[in-house]
Amino acid sequence: MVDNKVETSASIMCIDWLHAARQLEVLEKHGIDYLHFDVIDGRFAPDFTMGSSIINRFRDRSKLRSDYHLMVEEPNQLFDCFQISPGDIFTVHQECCRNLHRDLVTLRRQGARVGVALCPGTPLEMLDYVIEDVDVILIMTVNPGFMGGKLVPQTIRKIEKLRELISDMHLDIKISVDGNVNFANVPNMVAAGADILVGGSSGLFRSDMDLEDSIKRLKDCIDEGLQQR
Ligand code: S6P
Ligand code: MG
Repeated sequence: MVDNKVETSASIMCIDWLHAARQLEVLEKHGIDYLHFDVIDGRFAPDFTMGSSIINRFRDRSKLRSDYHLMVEEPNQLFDCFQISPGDIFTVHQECCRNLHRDLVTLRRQGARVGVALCPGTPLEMLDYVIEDVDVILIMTVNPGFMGGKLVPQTIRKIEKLRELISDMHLDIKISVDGNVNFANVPNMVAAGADILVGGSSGLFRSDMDLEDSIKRLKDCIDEGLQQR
């Protein structure tokens, strides 16, 4: 079911680390819905990001729900490191799990809203036989790893196709979109069917704008996309 609410999730790896406490307050005050925590192991995706000790400090300082995005091989080894509260999303990559269905069932038991992420080159068909057991599908619109990547354009078509699939199967699944969520791309992502947008260095934590202003602009771009639905 497509509803007309599009939620926003702030990618903490892109925050201004030297002013993080102030930026957290701004995110809350201006209606951001989630804190998006990218965990990268340097194997499935290059570079390293944050571990649970840093992430838990952010959780302690914020009322926002957590949106975990694990870009690590065999993520089930880390499930117990993270706190899960009602409403939190916990997403693992289809490409990383040797037994995806078992991992999803485990996460649901731990109380998470369960998410599966797909890299740009991974077809939607890889969700066959697990789609009934997920709450969120995260479409990566850049390849995982670094901030500042450029949109892989065919992923917009993928969002559209996924929206149709969810609707044809009468499922209640949110589509999350992550990567180069900027002012130019947001209307197209929303028109294609995105329910949750992950804002990073190109759409939220920009060096040329105050965070308050980028949030406002992002929301205007969401409205523009909703009008095209
Ligand atoms: C990328 C990660 C993302 C980024 C975010 C960066 O591997 O999953 O969550 O942090 O997409 O945003 P931007 O605007 O720099 O692409
Ligand atoms: Mg992410």
